[in-house]
Amino acid sequence: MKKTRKNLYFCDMKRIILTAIIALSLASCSKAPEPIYPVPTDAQLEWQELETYAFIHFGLNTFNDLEWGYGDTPATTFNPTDLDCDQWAATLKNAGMKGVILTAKHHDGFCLWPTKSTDYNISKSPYKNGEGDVVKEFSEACKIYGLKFGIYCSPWDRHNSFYAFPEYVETYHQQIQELTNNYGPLFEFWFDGANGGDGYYGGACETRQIDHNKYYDYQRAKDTVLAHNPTAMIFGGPFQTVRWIGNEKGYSEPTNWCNETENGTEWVPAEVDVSIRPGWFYHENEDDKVKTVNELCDIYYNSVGHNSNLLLNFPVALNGKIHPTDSIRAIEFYNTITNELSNNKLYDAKANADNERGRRFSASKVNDNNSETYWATDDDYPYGTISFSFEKAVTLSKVMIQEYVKLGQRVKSFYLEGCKDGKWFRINTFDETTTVGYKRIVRFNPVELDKLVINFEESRGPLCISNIEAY
Ligand code: FUL
Repeated sequence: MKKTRKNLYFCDMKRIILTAIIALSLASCSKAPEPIYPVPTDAQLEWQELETYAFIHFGLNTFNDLEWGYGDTPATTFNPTDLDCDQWAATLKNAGMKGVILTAKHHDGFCLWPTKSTDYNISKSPYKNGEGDVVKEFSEACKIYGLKFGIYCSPWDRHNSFYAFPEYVETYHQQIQELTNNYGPLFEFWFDGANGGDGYYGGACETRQIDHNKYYDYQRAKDTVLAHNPTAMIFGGPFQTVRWIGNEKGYSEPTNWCNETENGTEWVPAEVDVSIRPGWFYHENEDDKVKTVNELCDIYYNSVGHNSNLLLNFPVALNGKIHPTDSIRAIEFYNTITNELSNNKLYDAKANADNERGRRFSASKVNDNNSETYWATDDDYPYGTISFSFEKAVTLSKVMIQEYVKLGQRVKSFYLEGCKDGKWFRINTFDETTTVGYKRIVRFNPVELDKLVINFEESRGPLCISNIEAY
């Protein structure tokens, strides 16, 4: 080609366009932020996504009006007249529970399955003339209803004469073996923290203490659980993968790091366990003390809304069914929460941010209905402001935020602002606005807005926000 002025002009234009294309694609392909450790395993993430699941407390305590049987109650007292595991599973399913953990053995030592490890089990009860197996019946019902199944098998055993001696440790491991081998897949195995104290212990009737971190051989217990159920979470003990929140009242503190503290080195997300009644086991005199829908909703916002999973307990009554008051209350609770969080006003709002790490990490990723995409800021930008504009004013009373926790938990504090008719104001929330994590929900008095702004003030690194919703 001849070097004419015209040709030179076209060459320049070509170069400019090419450079622009490369620059644009570089911007949209900018590198994802580096992870900030610790980060969750895939199994932990899957577990966090369950959010709400149930506990079932049922056993000899139920028939003897006890919470912590001493270990001397006869196995023959276990006598449900109309045991219906299908009813439990159906109730839990209708209450929005994603799974359930069954107390296969509580501290009194009585086993709800025909274990070979001890005679103190269901086969010595009148239930189905000693042919019953509640763990089997319930795990099968859970499969039918699509509920994940987990097991609680108390390390402390107030019945066993060898408790606190090496012999009992073998018995306990046999129980774990049977439970993890025969009734899975399990999504969680619960090692209760209540350990040692007074008990029947085969008639010795004394107090026995153990060092629970050493005595039970938790390493072996964990290996057994995982050998058969590789994705199961371990609750409690020195090798836990999920942790107790520290109370049984149904809340976690608003500042809640999955790594326990801001600088924690292990990813161990929190679980909030609480009973729908005052007790864990059924007591007739608590029939009028079932938590109200308001109390249950408050528990939800203070657990799931505080970056924790909610483990809500249902005691099974003497007849072998969940009491109608509890079932109805739980279903009303689920319907109320579903309703409160169903009309996301941000789904078609335009999102803008003061900093974006290129197009791939633009603000629009927080409301694209895809949990795998996220808005991220530049490496030197560990904060950021995102705003949502509404075509018509909306009334809001809740905001939900989720971090892309695969890259670690980051946000330390944020606050909300609103704009109506050109006037800006800060939104005073009932819930504190500190950490976010997998999920954070904040509530406030209904407020009318043309614009919503979330200011992330402090973060452990560039922001990675995968989802924001408002109702
Ligand atoms: C506690 C136990 O002592 C209670 O009885 C109940 O099982 C609760 C879930 O855990 O530590």
